[in-house]
Amino acid sequence: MKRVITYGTFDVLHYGHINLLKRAKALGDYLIVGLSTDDFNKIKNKESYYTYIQRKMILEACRYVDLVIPESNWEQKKKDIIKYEADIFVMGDDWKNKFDFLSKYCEVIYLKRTPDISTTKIKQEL
Ligand code: C2G
Repeated sequence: MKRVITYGTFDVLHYGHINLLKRAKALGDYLIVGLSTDDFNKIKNKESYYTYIQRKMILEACRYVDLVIPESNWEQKKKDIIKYEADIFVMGDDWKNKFDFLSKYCEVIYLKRTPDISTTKIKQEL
């Protein structure tokens, strides 16, 4: 049972997110998503259109996601990896090398970001 973990805001879920979740899930058998809380979004200087509860509900409807947990700070990843026994930590490569320190606890993989799509772009163009 290979367990994969990833983190993000996943606001206004789009095919770039799905592409990431799909590839992350394909690396193992079980995918945990650390979903940024509304308070943590403020720390990340990110305004999200949907609340945490709404973003959680939408993510839980995604076939690639097995568990959604709250991400409320930058420091929790190590603890989460140990607590949820994650074998692989995955992020889009806009985060390349930013989480290499986690390779002490599990495999760290950065996946290619899907070009030309973002929540900001959607908001601007709608
Ligand atoms: N992503 C992607 N392609 C896009 C947009 C996003 O692959 N076109 C990926 C990002 O690289 C990230 C995930 O989808 O791995 C979630 O994206 P965001 O919600 O923007 O996540 P972010 O705000 O970067 O939060 O502690 C980590 C942070 O919570 C990451």
